[in-house]
Amino acid sequence: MFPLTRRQFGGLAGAAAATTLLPHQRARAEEVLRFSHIANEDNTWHLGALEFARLVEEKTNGEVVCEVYPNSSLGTERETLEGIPLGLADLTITSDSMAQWAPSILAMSHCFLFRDSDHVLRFMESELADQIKQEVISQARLRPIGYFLRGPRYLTSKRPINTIDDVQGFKLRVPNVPMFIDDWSAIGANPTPMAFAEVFGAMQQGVIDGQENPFALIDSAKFYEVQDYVNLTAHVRQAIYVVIGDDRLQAMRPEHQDAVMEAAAEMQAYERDLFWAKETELEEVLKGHGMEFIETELGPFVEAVQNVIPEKHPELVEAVEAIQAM
Ligand code: CS2
Repeated sequence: MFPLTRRQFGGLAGAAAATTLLPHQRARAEEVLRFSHIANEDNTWHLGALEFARLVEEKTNGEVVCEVYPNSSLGTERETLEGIPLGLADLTITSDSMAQWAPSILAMSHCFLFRDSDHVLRFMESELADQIKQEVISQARLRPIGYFLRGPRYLTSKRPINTIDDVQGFKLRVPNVPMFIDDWSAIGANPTPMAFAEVFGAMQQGVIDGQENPFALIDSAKFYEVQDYVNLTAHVRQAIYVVIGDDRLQAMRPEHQDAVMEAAAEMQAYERDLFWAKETELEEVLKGHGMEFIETELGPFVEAVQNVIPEKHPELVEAVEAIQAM
């Protein structure tokens, strides 16, 4: 479905962008893990991934090492997900993009479902999240080993979005996730799935009118160079998993598996502190880059997505109700 080329996996671009290992590190290593993600070097995801690499090497005395490939340099999110079973990558940062294997993960992506970060965190530690995790492990053969909390997703644009009328027919890039398409279609926009790596260029060329993401990615991907407004929609609140190919993990020596799990837990705590420090300053940072913030009137948006779950995803009614009650 997605032909994997050498360029996408470990080609020149990837090798140049990765935190390449020194020859003595590679020589001593029994295992070289490849950690691929879509954010750039300034993003806390990348700093978390680097910390994981440092910890795993330290905990295994260099027997397990990890190369980190930011910026989709080893492949887009989807290419990486499909490349993991083929041994082309080992770890990545992902969530609802795994819906093709584990459909229940889509519940996490419904607009206006989570009220705030505490609600997201309560869900991430719940039995329901454990069930979703089990589905991911058994169906996608990917094992979530930690997660990063994210800021709310906001719609960015070149003209202000004050009301729902302003978004009718708006060409909106969304991740390739059915819930985003269904919710934004119900709102009246024209959602177009696209890989994250292509979003900047598509906005620059006017192929799309805008995109939606948390402050952190709007900033690190420099979307402020091609977008003028952050519309305060906060329509999706989520966390995102760090996953490792489960077959790869199970094939490792037990003490190496333990080191991976410990390093992941420490990475999660490390990234969380960085995330909060950064998140509190990002609004000012984006304003400093010239973005204007708009208080979009949200009532009609909330109203518009009310029937999406019963009509398009009846299988998720129970999960969504359980999340609302958390
Ligand atoms: C990112 C992804 O591509 C994007 O816009 O924000 O992390 C997105 O959330 C993915 O769907 C996660 O699986």
